[in-house]
Amino acid sequence: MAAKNTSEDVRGAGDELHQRSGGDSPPLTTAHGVPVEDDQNSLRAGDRGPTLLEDAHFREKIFHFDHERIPERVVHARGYGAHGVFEAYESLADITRASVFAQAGKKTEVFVRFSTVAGNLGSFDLARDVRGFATKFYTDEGNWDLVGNNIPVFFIQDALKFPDLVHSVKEEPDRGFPQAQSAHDTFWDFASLMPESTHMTLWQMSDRAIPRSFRTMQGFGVHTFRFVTAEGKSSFVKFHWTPLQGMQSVVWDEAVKINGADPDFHRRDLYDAIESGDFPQWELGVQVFDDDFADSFDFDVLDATKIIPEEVLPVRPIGRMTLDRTVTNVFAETEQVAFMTQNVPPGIDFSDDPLLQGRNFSYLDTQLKRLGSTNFSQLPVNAPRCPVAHFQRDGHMQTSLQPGRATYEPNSFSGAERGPREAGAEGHVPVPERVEGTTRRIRSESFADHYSQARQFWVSQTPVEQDHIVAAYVFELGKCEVEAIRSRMVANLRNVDEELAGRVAKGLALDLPEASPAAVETRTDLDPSPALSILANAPETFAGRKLGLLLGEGADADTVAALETSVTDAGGMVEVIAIAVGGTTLSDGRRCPADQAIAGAPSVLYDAVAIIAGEAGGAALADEPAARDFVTDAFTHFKVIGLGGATSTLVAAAGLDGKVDADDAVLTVSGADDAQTFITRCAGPRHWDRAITA
Ligand code: HDE
Repeated sequence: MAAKNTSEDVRGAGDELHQRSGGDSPPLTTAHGVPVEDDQNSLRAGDRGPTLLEDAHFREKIFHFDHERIPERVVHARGYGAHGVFEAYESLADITRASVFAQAGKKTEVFVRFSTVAGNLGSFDLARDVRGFATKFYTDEGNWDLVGNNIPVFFIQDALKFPDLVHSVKEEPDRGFPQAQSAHDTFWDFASLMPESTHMTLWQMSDRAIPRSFRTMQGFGVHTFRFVTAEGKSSFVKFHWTPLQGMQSVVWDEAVKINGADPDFHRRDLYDAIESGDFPQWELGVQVFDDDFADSFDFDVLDATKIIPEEVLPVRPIGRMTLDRTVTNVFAETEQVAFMTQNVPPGIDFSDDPLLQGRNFSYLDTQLKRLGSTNFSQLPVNAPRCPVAHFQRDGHMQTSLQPGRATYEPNSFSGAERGPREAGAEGHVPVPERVEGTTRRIRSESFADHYSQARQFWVSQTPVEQDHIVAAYVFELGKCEVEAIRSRMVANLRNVDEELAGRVAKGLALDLPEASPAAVETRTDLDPSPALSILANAPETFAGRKLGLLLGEGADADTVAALETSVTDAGGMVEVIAIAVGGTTLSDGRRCPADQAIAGAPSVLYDAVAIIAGEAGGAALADEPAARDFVTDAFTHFKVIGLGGATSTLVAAAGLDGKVDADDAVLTVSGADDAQTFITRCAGPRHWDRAITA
C-alpha cells in the first residue's frame, strides 16, 4: 500500500505550537483561493513514479518561490523600517503652507526607514558607514519624503559623481569584497582624489558612523530646501532630527564584535524597543533663513559638503515624531517602500543644490527598477492617505479601479464621467525664480573651500572623539594596500589640521607627505561648534539602555531583584545571562531563567554590565572563556561594571586583578542602595579616563 506523509508525521508528538495552529486558522488555499488537499506530497503517477504536470498547486508554489526576490537597492540596501506619527508643535503658517505644520497638535502618519549605505541586504548592522534616515510623511496634501542621512554633509557636490562614489565604496568588482566597508583601496583612492570628500570623511571616521542604535542618532535633510507660504513668500530651510533618547555611539572594537555576535543588532534594538512600548522619539527642527543670510554666510548654502553651524543659526524645534508600530511584513513595507526626494507637498520646495537636483531625477528610476511597475505608488506603504485622482492609466499591476469616462484633460464631461477637476493654484506652485547664465559644465567658485569646515568639525570634538577619529583613519588607511593612496589622503589631511595629519601618519608609520595643493587656504577663524560633538551632548540617563546581568549559581536574590527594579525605574532594560539558557539558582533557592546563554551574549551587546554570583557560581564563571571575555571587553570598552558576591576569581581570570579596585566605574553591588547607586552611575558617560593598557 502506498505510504503517504501526513501532517501528523511531520509535526511529531507533543508539539504545542503545531497543536495550537489549527482551530480558527483559515484553510490552506492556492493563490486563487482553491482549498489544498495535501501540502506534503506532490501529485505523482504511482508510488515512486514521476511528478505530474497537472499538479497546479505544486507548479504555483514553486513558480511563486522562484520569483520571490526583487533587486535590492543599489545603495541603502540594508534597512529597517517602522510606522509612527508626527505631531506639529505650532502653526508655521507664517513660513510655510505645508499642511503638516498647519496647526499646533496636528498629527501626520509617517513611515521611517533607517539603513546603512554600502552593504548588501544581508550585511551586518554595525558597519562603519553613513546611516540613511528616510521619512515618508503621509500629509493630507500628498506624500512628503524627507530622505536624509545621520550625517549633515555629503561626499560630493555634484550628482554626476554619485556612481563613481558608490562604485568606489562597494566591494571591488574583480574580487567581490570587502562588503559593507570603506576600509579598502578603491574608496580611499577616490576620496583622496576628491578633496571635496574630506569634510564628510571626518564625520565618517567619527563615532557618528558607528551608532549605538538607530534610536540614538540624529538625522539631517542635508540639502537646503525651501519653505513657501500661501502668499508665495519663500525662505530657505535645513531640516534636523534630534533623538530624544540622546545621541550615543559604540567604540570600534565593540562594533567589530557586535557584527559577529548579532549582525542584526540595530534592527533587533528598534524592534524590541517598539514592541516593549518604549517608543523612540525625534524632534524635528529647522534652520530657516533668507537670501541675505545666504549671501552673507561664509559658505555656499547650495553646497551639500557644508553645514550651517547651530551656533551661527539656531535650530528651531517644530514638532516631534514617535515610532510606535513595527511593520507587519518586512518585505511588503520596508523593502517595498519607495522614497523619492521629488515628493514634496505644497509649502515645501527645492533649492538649486546640484546634488538635490540630481537626486530628484534619480529616485523615480530606481523605484521602477526595483518594484517593476509604474504603479508602485499604489502599494499600501507608498499610497498617499489623501485622495488621489489623475489621468494616468493602466500599466502592470494596476490595482486601482479608476472611475470615469474621460482619461484626458481638458475634457468637457462632468460628474462621475469627468475625472479630477482642472489643476490650479491650490496645487504645488514652484517658487518663481529668475535664472540666467551660459550653459557650461562648471562648479561655482563658492564651492571651492574643501577644508575649513573639516577643520571646524575636528576642533569641535572632545579629545576622546579626536582619538577615535585618528584611530579610524589609521585603521581604514591601514587596509589600503597601495601606499600612495594612504599618503595622498594624509596629504589632504594636512590641509585640515597638522596635528590630525601627523597623528594619522604616525599611526601608519608613514613619512609625512607634503600637503596637497588646496584651491583655497584653510580658514582657522571658524569657531568650534560644540553641537557637533556627541560626547559633549550626551544625556545623563539610562532610559532606553540595556544592562547585561550575568548571574552565577547562588547570586544574591535581593541584589538581583533590586537591580532589575532600579533599571526598570530608570526606563532601561535588563537581560539576564547565565552559563546555560535554562538559568541559574539564586541564593534563596529560586530558579532564575536566563534570556541568553553566555556563549551568545558578549558584553558588547549591553550598555553596562553587572556580574553577581555565589561562591560556586563565581568559580564556574571563571572557568568559562566567554564569561572572562565578557568582563575584559566591558572593561576595555570603558563601560560601567557592577560586581556582586564572589566575582574576584572571575576578575582575576579575566586579567583585571588590581585594576578594578581603583577604578571609579567598577562598583560593588550588594543590596538595594548599591543597585541604585550603580544604575545612577550607568546613566552617566562611559569611563573614558580608564587606563586600559596592559
Ligand atoms: Fe540617495 N539614493 N542618492 N542619497 N538615498 C537612494 O533610491 C542618489 C544621497 C538616501 O530607505 C536610491 O530607493 C543619488 C544623499 C537614502 O529606501 C537611489 C544621489 C542622501 C536612501 C539614490 C544620492 C541620500 C537613498 C537607491 C547623488 C542624504 C535610502 C534606492 C546626488 C541626504 C532610502 C532608492 C530608503 C537611496 C540616488 C545622494 C539619502 C539610487 C543619485 C546626499 C536615505 O535612487
